[in-house]
Amino acid sequence: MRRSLALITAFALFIFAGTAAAAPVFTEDFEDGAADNWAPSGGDTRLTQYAGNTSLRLSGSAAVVGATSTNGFTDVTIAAAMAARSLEAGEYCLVEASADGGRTWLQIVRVGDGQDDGVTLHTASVRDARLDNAPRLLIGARVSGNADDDQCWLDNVRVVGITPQIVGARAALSRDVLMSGAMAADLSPMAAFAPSADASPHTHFSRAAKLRSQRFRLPDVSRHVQL
Ligand SMILES: [Ca+2]
Ligand SMILES: [Ca+2]
Ligand SMILES: [Ca+2]
Repeated sequence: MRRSLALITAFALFIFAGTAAAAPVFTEDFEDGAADNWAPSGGDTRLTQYAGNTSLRLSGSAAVVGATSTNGFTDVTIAAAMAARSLEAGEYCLVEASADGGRTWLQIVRVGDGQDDGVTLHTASVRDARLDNAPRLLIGARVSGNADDDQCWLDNVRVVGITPQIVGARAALSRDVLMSGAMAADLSPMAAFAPSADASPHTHFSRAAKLRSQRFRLPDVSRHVQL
């Protein structure tokens, strides 16, 4: 039994080692006073402070784009916050993400008329498989308004993902390979799954077989054999 327990424990440890941990991929709160991760276009963008918090303000038809990579990360989630001012019906502030170079965008946060008190940061987050394993994930923020006093404040952008904790030969059969259903280009090394050199048949089997061969009668021995 002790040996079985040891095997179960070892297997549980392997499973645990093969699971994953959430890790930050990208964060931006502008508290360092720099917005150099963000490329501006189309209007005025600048850092502003309110109640001790720094945010990136976009005015008129301004937009910014930042980029990061989620290579090696799955279950990727993007969160961001936006405040807005001077929006009328149909106008909005938007945070979105693209994993295909900007051809398609996934909405992360949208703030519209009625939410535009100029100070409240509205936070939302999106988890989507399209965000996983993206060599270049674009994060965009923009104003869709009608005048220069239409303003949006971007803050608290956070990208998190799960990274597999698989080491050694087992890395060849990563979670992505297993889950994608795609055929691996080459045969995966299976040596890591082979029994160890000192592996031996189960102790109880050996003992029972030995006893049988010596013609001892063991009543109900099968009941005691633990697989
Ligand atoms: Ca901030
Ligand atoms: Ca407006
Ligand atoms: Ca309004």
